[in-house]
Amino acid sequence: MKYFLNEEQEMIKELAAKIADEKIKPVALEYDEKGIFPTGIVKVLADSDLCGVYIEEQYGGLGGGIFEMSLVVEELSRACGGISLAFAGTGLGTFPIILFGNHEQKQKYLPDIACGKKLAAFGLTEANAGSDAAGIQTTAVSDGDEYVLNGTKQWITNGGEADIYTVIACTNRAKGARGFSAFIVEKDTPGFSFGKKEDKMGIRASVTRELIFEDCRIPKRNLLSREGMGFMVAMKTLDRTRPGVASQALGIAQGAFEEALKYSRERVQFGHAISSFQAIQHMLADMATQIEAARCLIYQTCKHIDSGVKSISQESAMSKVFASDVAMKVTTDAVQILGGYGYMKEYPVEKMMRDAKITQIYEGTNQIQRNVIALELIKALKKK
Ligand code: COS
Repeated sequence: MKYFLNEEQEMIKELAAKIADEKIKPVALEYDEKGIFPTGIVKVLADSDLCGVYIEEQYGGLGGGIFEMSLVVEELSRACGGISLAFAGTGLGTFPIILFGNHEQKQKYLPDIACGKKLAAFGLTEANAGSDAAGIQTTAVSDGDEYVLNGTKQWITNGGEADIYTVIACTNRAKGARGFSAFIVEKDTPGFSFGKKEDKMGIRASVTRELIFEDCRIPKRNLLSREGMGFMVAMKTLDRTRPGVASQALGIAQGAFEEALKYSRERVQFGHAISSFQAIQHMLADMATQIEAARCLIYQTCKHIDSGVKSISQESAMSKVFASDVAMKVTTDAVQILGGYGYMKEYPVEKMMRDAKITQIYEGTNQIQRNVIALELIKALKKK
């Protein structure tokens, strides 16, 4: 399918694909097994100028948007859905600054992210605040020209590896959704530490840790937007980054499909390549169709977001739900096509199936996405 990417987008996609094939594919299984964080791959991305594709030129980036970020995530995830997260998780941690940071904050933090010197992370989730994002217990108490943070964030992608954290904390519980605020916290701030590295089912080359705040003092200049805007910062960020998760899912699905197609041409049973059997052909046809449908939805959503329109919750949620469900189905079918070999860790599709699962869960479960879509549908009907 032709997607009418502009010259720069074509270049970004090709460059990311080359890095995926040449640098990521050869190490993906080893990094997964040993849980190795891809510091070297981040350096390759940085040397290729890809780390800042979604950051304004003024702050050292290439001046693209969600679309450019998603193209990179898709291609990297085709080779490894875990390794791609060092980049994608940084995007999630950076977008609150891009969307809500003032000039000083952008000038201080974005150039180091754009050149790949520093990674970022987003701290919203807590033990009792997952789908119910407003259940956050971490507090930020104003004290002179500082805020004092106390609490623990859970399952934070890039936790411990990132230098820059955007964190949502409660500043006034009585105010409900208006009682949260967003902050930038630097890694070496006293009172800020990390929990153990989580042992995960998939995306094992990505690091996931707790962020622990114990009387952690941060300057008031690190407040993003205004006090009370933290919930909106989180929601508006997630509206824009969910297509990134969708792209991760799309890349994983594409990677699994390519493995299954290749295998079906090589594997001979009953005297014929299994690709000659209609049962396999129909599975491959469905996989390819679902992948292309996901790609259409994601690309269109990204273009819509980058055009600057405000109400993008619905299509953002749709692309995340659809692509992640496709990834789960396609990777499961890829394992099926490879049969016994597909179930073995020696072949890549077993890992892809494990990696796909998280895309149905994080940045808002698919159940939450369906709630968001349904609410938007009903809201639109009421307006008529
Ligand atoms: N954009 C802007 N504002 C939004 C918004 C959005 N997408 N979604 C909600 N809001 C606003 C509402 O308009 C409301 O504002 P007012 O108080 O001015 O009316 C406020 O935020 C509270 O909204 P709501 O009552 O809908 O909040 P809920 O607590 O019911 O939660 C969901 C809404 C479920 C959508 C939210 O909790 C959510 O997204 N959960 C998933 C979180 C998530 O993705 N977690 C994964 C971890 S992050 S990696």
